[in-house]
Amino acid sequence: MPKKKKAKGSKFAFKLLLVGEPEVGKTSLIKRYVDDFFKEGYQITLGVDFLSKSVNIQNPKTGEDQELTFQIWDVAGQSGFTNFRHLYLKKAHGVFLVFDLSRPDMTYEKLDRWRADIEEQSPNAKVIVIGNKEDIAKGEVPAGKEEILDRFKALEFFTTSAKTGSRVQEAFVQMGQLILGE
Ligand SMILES: Nc1nc2c(ncn2[C@@H]2O[C@H](COP(=O)(O)OP(=O)(O)OP(=O)(O)O)[C@@H](O)[C@H]2O)c(=O)[nH]1
Ligand SMILES: [Mg+2]
Repeated sequence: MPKKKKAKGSKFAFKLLLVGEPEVGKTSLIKRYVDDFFKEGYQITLGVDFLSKSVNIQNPKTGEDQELTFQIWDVAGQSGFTNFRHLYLKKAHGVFLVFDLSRPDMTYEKLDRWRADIEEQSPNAKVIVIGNKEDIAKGEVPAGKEEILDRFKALEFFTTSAKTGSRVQEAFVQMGQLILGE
């Protein structure tokens, strides 16, 4: 595999994490974003995986494009890893709280725990909530946008599909802008 090069002149590296219950699609969202690729079939993440991506994002403060590197942490949802995984949140710039729109009852409320861990480890991290698997969503989202933002002290809420690619890019770009705009 070719080595991923750091963007030339890239001064900023932002640590981003995706967290949430097993099989909500965290790994799939990252693959879609980094490699524009989707694979059917579940391959469990063990512990944590890392990927990095160099991007150009418009800095909302200057209006100019900014080169930066996202260091993306893909944190396992499986409960065998719960003892220490909250420590991954240390020094996070941004966290995506991911639930599954096709199983909201099993994946949405569980995000409270993650939100509490963020508060403890990286209280200044920007938080975006993602309802993934929009392509097979059943019915409504579990709450209105305002309620979701309020509950998780989040700055944005996106419904996405790693499968079709819908709004995946937007969610990451928005995260970069929230961090840059601080
Ligand atoms: N239809 C549909 N399926 C998806 C989508 N995203 C992920 N999947 C499928 O859902 C399953 C779980 O996806 P993963 O990305 O492995 O889930 P994960 O959150 O990384 O799971 P853990 O590593 O156990 O925490 C796989 O079979 C994916 O193909 C989506 O947007 N739409
Ligand atoms: Mg995974």
